[in-house]
Amino acid sequence: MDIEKIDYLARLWIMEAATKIKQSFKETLDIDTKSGRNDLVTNMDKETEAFFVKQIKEHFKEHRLFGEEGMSDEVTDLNGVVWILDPIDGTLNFVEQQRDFSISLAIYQDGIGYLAYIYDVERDELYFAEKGKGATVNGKSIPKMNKTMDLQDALLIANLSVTKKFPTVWEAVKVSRGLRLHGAASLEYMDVATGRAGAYLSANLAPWDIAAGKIIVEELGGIVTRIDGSEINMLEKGSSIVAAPKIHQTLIDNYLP
Ligand code: 2AM
Ligand code: CA
Repeated sequence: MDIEKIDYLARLWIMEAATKIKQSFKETLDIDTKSGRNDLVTNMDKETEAFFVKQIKEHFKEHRLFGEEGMSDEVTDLNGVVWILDPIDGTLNFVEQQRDFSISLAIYQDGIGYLAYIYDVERDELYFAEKGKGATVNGKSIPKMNKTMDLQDALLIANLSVTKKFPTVWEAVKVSRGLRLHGAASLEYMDVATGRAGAYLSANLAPWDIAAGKIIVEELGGIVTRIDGSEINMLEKGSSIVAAPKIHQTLIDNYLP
């Protein structure tokens, strides 16, 4: 694949989509619920995904798009080049707060993640990684993650669904420096990537919530697995734990089933 061309266009499209999302702050959103009253989708989620589908079809005929709103191909394997997109990660925040949401995009080839973009629209921060070349935020290199950071020296990110399913997570929270949560998986991943938090645990995330975050975190030396420590299959929904290496081990060994 032509990484340079993909990278150039991906950045262009993300910025164009973000501009439209910001303009929508002034307009009335069209909001629907999905699996429940707090699982929302807006016209901006759909329009953003439709924009990427159109652009990718036009510029990369062979590539497929695997997106949250299901506007493109039905993806049941990761053969060839697949763009994994969450047009708005943190839709509830987008609707309620107009902050703490992102456009999350990853480009995989034959199941391997090569490029990752997480654009925190309100903070105007573009996190980026290319496999084997490190990670940046707004072009500035992000230092590798701290290999020796312990649970007691770190903030922990977890949501109520994970503490309900795995109550022992509360014990880990008590040992840690405290609990934090944005409500947008991609941005929780970036907190861990940058050392602002030591770990993030979630009971149920979709591939588009974590595809880009996983590439960025792994590029910086962090660990991403299911909560039982197993590898993540990027076609399936499931639990996720992302953490600095020592904290990942501590959580798996002492605080998770
Ligand atoms: P979304 O905003 O794209 O829906 C909130 O804790 C995080 O979990 C967000 O990243 C949100 O993504 C994701 N999320 C919310 N509901 C979900 C669901 N039913 N399945 C998977 N992920 C979900
Ligand atoms: Ca979404």
